[in-house]
Amino acid sequence: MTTPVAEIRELCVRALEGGALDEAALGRLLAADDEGAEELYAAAREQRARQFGDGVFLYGFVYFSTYCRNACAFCYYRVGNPESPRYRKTPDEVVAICRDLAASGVDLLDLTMGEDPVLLDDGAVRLVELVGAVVEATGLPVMVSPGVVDDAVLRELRRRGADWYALYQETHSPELYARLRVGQPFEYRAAARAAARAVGLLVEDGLLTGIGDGVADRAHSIAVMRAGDWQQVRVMTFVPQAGTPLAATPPPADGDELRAIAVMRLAMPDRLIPASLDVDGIRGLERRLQAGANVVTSIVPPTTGLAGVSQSELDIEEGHRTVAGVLPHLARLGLRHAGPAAYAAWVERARRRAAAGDGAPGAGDGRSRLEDGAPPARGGGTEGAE
Ligand code: SAM
Ligand code: MD0
Ligand code: SF4
Repeated sequence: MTTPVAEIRELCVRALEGGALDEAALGRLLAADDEGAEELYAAAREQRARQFGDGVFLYGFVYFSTYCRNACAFCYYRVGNPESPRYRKTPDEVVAICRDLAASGVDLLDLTMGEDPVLLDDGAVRLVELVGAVVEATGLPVMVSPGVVDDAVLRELRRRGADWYALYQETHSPELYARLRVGQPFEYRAAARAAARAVGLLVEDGLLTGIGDGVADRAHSIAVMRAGDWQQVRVMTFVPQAGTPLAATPPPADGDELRAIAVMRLAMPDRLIPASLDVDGIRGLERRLQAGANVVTSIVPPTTGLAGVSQSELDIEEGHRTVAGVLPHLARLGLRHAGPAAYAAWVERARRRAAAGDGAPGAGDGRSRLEDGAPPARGGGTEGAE
């Protein structure tokens, strides 16, 4: 059942006035019909503009090992899938790719891998070394997406200069989770995010849609992620993958993802919310930004042999998933690349607030705009910035 447009309008006004949206209200918003969705997206854009002005951040994505010990039902890289491309880049290769990405102007490097036993062995020493080398070589903020790792590894990653830990629950409904992340305890995954925060890492959580979830599941996920107070939150539409149990599922439309982006923006105004190029490539970018996202993720350099996660090849070799490929789309929407200095300042403020137990750089305190000119935390590697 869809929600009448008048009610959507009313809830959007309430959100923009700083009123609370409980889980039921989040569900009503997620159930907007196409007309209501336009109202929802407009409110989300208004909220983004208040928090971030017209600035958007750009994340480089380096999927440096596609080996994985897990068997997530949705994932191309699940263990035992003979169809997925397997590679493990050497640290030197990763550093070289990251230098090039930094020079192209990205604001952050997202170092992502399957749960590769070779890299996770011996206290994940190879992973930690690789992350340290990238931090030193580029000076850019670094996100690590290694799957579940223990507290000692998280502490080492932070010590070597990592800024972010990304780990998506996919759904916060335990029964659905058990069908998706087969054999991976729900609580264990959730605990890893809390442990990451405890050692001083910024944290991203996220949900997957089009995979058996309903409005109530998504509303619940958004409410749980808001309570988690994570600095970045995301949603991505499931992309069916060859060689997996869900290969024959028809690809879901992205309307539920767009609504979820907008509802997250209203529920968590000052958080970073990605528009991923990994779901529908460059052609899906403007829709996601128009729904209220403020970070473009999954920028992948061509000619490096790197894959995407859910779109392993789409738009990569063509060079569309690059900073240069993204900028014209920002311009068409009246947005601009905020740039590495503004991003480093955001990270620094987020870290200070997290240390003070005070969430992300925040709504309504007059210091949340990017333009307030706080110094970047690290200066290196930003020569290619605008
Ligand atoms: N292996 C690590 C992990 O699972 O946390 C990090 C990489 S994993 C590939 C990153 C995310 O990609 C997953 O958490 C999931 O949300 C997303 N993903 C994987 N397969 C997908 C698919 N077929 N469609 C959409 N998103 C997918
Ligand atoms: C993305 N393919 O941003 C990446 C990935 C992992 N931290 C991110 C899912 O879409
Ligand atoms: Fe492995 Fe991550 Fe894919 Fe799950 S989502 S199979 S943990 S790479």
